[in-house]
Amino acid sequence: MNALRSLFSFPTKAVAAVLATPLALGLLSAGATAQDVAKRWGPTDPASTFGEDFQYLFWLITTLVSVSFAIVCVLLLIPVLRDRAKPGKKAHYDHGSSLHDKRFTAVVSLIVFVVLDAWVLVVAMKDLREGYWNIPAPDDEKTYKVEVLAQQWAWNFRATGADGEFGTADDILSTNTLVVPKDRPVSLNLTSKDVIHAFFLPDMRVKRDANPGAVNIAWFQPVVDGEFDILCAELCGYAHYQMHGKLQVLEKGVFDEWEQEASRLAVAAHDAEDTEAHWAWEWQE
Ligand SMILES: [Cu+2]
Repeated sequence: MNALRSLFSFPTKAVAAVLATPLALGLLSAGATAQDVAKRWGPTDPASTFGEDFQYLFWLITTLVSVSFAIVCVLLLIPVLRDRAKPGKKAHYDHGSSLHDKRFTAVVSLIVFVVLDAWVLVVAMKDLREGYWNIPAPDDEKTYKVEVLAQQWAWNFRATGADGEFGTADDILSTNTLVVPKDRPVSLNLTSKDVIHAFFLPDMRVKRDANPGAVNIAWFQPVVDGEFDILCAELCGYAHYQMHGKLQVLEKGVFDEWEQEASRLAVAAHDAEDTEAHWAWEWQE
């Protein structure tokens, strides 16, 4: 009975809890390669120019945090197992306040803050500078401009159409579906009618808030054609989950044809009286 009780005693439980996580993951991934596991449990393949860099940052942080977690677990387990009460031996309690302990803590903290955090910070700043903040030049003809108006609970999109001007009859309007060209920078102006929303294109690695009363800027350049998710990443009310749209990335020729046709249809359907539909604003750089 005593043996049974000791089997479920505190240190054994702690060991079981710490081992259960990697063990469960190990069982789940039995027979699978690390790549299979990353594909199943990790983020989707990046589909924009800066996507690969952000992916690297994601795995760098995940690796550093996992390794640190494993080291901390081992450091916790050593005293738990070594200093516990055993037959004929009392448990040893330690406050960790000796000079040796303080030095050890200081060195470990220094390694974490200076080496790991600095490493992540340098890579993150490079990604921000060269990717997220590297907004294409406003006068670049290749740039495809889109105004995004969020509302509870839908995404409204407006592209300029053939004339390159917002607020004209040939503006291409859509709700919850955004069509963009592949291999061209897509520049976004985002705002909201009501509450704060967040425009999120997980495959493009783009997320930016849409705030009422302000215009925010974001951009991306798709390198893969196909259909991708548009999500709202800000809890914006009870139907937040319904703010789910589709991003369609088309090859150059297909896109040009689509744009011409959509522009033509927009002109045909234009209703000067319908002031609700005329929500364009002056493009913000
Ligand atoms: Cu929302």
